[in-house]
Amino acid sequence: MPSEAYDDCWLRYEPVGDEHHDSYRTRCANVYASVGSPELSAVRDELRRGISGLLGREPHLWQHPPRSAAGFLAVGTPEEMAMIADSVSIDRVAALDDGGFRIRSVEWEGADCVVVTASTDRGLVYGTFHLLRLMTNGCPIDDLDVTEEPANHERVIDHWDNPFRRSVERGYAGPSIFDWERLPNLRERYVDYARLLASVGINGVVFNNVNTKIPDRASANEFVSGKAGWQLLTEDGLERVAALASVFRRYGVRPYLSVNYAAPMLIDDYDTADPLDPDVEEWWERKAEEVYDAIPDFGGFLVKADSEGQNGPYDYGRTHAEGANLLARALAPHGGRVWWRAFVYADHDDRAVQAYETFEPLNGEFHDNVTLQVKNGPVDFQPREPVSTLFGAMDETDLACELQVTQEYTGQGVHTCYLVPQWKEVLDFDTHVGGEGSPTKNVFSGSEGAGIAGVGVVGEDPTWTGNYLSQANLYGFGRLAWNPDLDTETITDEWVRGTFGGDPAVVDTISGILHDSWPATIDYETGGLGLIHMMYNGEARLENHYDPSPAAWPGYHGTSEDGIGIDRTSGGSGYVDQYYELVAEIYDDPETCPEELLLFFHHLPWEYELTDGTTVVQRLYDNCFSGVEMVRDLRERWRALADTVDDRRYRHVAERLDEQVVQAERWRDTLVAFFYEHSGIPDEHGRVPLAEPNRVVPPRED
Ligand code: GCW
Repeated sequence: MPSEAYDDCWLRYEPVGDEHHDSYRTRCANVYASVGSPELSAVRDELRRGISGLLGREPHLWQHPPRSAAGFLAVGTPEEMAMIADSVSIDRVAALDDGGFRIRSVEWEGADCVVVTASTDRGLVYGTFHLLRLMTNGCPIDDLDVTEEPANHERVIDHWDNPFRRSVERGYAGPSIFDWERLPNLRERYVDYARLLASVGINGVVFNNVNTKIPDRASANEFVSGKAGWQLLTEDGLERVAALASVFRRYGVRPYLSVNYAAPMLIDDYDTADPLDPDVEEWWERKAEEVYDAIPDFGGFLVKADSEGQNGPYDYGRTHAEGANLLARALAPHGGRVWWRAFVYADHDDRAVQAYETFEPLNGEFHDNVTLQVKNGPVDFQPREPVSTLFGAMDETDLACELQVTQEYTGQGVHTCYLVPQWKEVLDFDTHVGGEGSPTKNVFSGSEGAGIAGVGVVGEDPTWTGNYLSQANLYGFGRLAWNPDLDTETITDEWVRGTFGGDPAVVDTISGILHDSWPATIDYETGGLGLIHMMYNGEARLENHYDPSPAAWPGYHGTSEDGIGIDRTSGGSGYVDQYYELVAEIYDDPETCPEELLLFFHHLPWEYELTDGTTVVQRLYDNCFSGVEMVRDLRERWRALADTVDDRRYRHVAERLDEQVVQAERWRDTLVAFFYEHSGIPDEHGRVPLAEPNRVVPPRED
């Protein structure tokens, strides 16, 4: 029984309360569902599982309308099921985007029914999960009239899993769930993972790490010699990928692979991978054919090129557009797409300016089936960054926004840090591209090749994500990718109810904990004024991005005797000028720059006065202290659930919150001592120890 080995997450399907039991039973205890495609078998399985859990009894499954029943649930397309064609407007259904669905409560020949319909089988999967979510959340279903379409065409999870090795780069939930040694043998866990993804609308999965080759640095997540990521492109590798794809296909999730740019050399001993070399071109064409022969619904390639030791077109003096277009040409006849990452930086004084300088001049040069995948901020998934300038600069290029679901810089598998509010901030940010009211989310929604990618978070751990509460980030990522207009409260409420049940005290408490967790993390990890990279980032072996160590990389936060922050104004690194004028003006002036990003854009004296008269250094102290207070408070709030949440999950989260308090204190103490040492200005409230060495704090050994 899988649920004993690992958690069901938000798909627990606990029995519903009395309030809706009768109406749910009337309309859903009998199910008339279409058969045929792999997706439809997944629909039937899910209904069996979901309705059994919610109603305490297996539903009857029919292949024709059950005329004896007082009501039933019908799932299928209007073409296949006359009863559905009778109950909904066929044209409206036909007009739905791929993945879109309609759910209606109808009366049909005297029976009280619910109809779930769509124009594609994938839409039926989403519609089914949506109906089950409504019931899980205790919503009435007697009067449903729901039409949903995904706002973003592509909604992909990128695994940074190292095949064969089974380690996960920046993964904090144990080994990779993908057991490539044993594939093509399948595991039940793949099915359950596909269910989790489909239940929140994710439609693509990249199975392997963007680092496909051993980088020079032997990091904690090193690669081993022998089989590596690029070997999935061999005949043997593709057989394994095809097996995995067969599971995900049932849930409407398309498979993708990260590829190494030098694959012709690594796999077939070519002496070049130059994108303008005809032999290389032919190699990729052949490879694409092999891939599509094995996996007809293959989504495409994800590429990290010329970044952190990975091969790329720069090796041959070619541009990123030339590089990406080579692969795009090979994939185009098969309907595949290249996802080309914009995470490229070298030795520039200010790393923030680089992605724009590299890619903006190439706007319009990428083929139609290339998507440029841009991290949300200009540096690297920090607790808070401004939104990347590329979102306002690439109007002739399909863009995807890359968010990090795994908590590399936000407490990893230990800290509770709910990232949906961070992502909302990114998605709602006004780029001013088309004048005022042009939020980032509009840049990559709507267009066929655009979308949202999230760096994966799951591993072999029974919790999937390393911390029960971080499951909320995976859930929230999918829901936002489907509909970036959903508010945080709605997403949180859905997740808590599905995961912990509907007891109002539990829902309120856990929602509140999640809500306050990101601001707390920002405060104790950065001081809350837009500083970044205060964590340990030293020699590769210890590059853990977890422990506090502001002294390790002063270049990232610009600390000096006279002040703190990086000057990215027009007079400084000029990063600010990459934004649209109106945005640039706001950030350029410390008086108008939002306080939470102030030191990202400005190097200011320690005693620079903020709007309320507090000095910069004092605000940094205050925020570090209040961040810790907040974490203590989160822990108290969780403790109040000791008798209501089951023991296993209660203790697991309680232990992590205990550890988070210890770590937050450590962060606070390290940061305030550092600020004090450089500013020489004591905390007004006397909380900061007066003499602390300026030290690099080594990571803990355990
Ligand atoms: O955030 C950094 C990580 C690397 C990662 C890289 C990237 C996959 O520290 O581990 O490599 O970004 O996004 O490529």
